[in-house]
Amino acid sequence: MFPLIGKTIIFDNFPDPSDTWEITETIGKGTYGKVFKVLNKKNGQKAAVKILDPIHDIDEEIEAEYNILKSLSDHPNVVRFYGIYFKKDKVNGDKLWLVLELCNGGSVTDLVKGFLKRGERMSEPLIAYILHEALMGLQHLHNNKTIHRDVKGNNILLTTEGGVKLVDFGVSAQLTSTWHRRNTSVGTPFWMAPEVIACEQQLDTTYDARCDTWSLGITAIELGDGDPPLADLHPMRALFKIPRNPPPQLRQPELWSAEFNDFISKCLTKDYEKRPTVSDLLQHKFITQIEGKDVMLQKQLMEFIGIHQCMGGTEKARHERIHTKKGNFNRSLISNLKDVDDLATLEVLDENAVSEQLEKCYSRDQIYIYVGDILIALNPFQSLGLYSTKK
Ligand code: 4QG
Repeated sequence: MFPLIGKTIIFDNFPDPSDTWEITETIGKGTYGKVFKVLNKKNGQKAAVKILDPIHDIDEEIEAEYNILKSLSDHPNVVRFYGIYFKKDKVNGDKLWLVLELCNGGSVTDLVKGFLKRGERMSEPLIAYILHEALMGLQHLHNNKTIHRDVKGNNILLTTEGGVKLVDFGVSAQLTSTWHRRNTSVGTPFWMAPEVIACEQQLDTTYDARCDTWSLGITAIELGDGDPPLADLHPMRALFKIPRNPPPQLRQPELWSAEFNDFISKCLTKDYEKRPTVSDLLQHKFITQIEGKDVMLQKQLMEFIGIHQCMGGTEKARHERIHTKKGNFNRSLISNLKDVDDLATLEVLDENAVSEQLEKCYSRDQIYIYVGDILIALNPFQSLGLYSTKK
């Protein structure tokens, strides 16, 4: 009741977008949720609009995104915020419009995929330039007590001027009012830090801004290899593996410089208390190599963006973000696993695969499952109406 009343009052005060902005095309075919290209009817300015649904989207995510854009978007490496609007719509439901800077160069994920498609790699100085700019944006967030929590190539966008911008603060945490959300596990599985994943299963763990350092390390691997480590696994299995595996590396470390390998290994320190902060990383040799070359690299980046745009986009793999509260293991991911009624028939047969299947059976109240000839019975801790006391 109360949130609805509150929202109606607040949102009603925002102007209607239709007087100013007109949608011209869809951006990224759903990669970023509902994001469109818009045109300012009054002055011809182009922008992007992210459309939020105040009824169906998560309240805290709308609030986080709006607050962060409002207070922190005045930085060269954060997407610029142009305004918030409220569009009344009786048929499809009222919507919030966040009008943002248009990043016409696409994401750095698209850029690296374009390189690999042509049988080329991105040069290390170019990777260092992109990572330097992303680090500057993250440092600005961290200095202002904000953790991004969903750092990945798809959330690092490029402008046609060779600018590098962080986007998507829907799951970011700010020390003001919502800091308690550090007790929740959010992010996109392949990029998530081990301590963030652990937060979902153990009640006594927490994390700090250095989870963004880990995700940036995974993004560094993505810029080299085109994909994050474990990308061929089901996201649920990746969540099991990340805390158990040694820190990941580039697919072929010998193809890259000692500095790049060292930068990645520093980012991917499993114990976050020993992991560097983004300010520490700005002093790393791999990043400082660009000093004095930034204007040249920015120009180079602009050229590559132009080339890739002419070649046309690549098909986009959507990696879904997850959001779970402590002790509430993500059901939607589990239900995406293939069902088996005999564990011996699993395509991959290891401890993780078996425990994932058992968890899934348990979650749908299926208490019996075979392993070959052996029947396993899970204790459902409740009556499932399978048996009665009658003879
Ligand atoms: C945004 C423009 C790709 C996305 C969020 C702003 C998510 C773009 C964009 O996306 N500009 C992306 C063009 C944005 C392309 C802003 C392209 C905020 N040409 O592929 Cl959360």
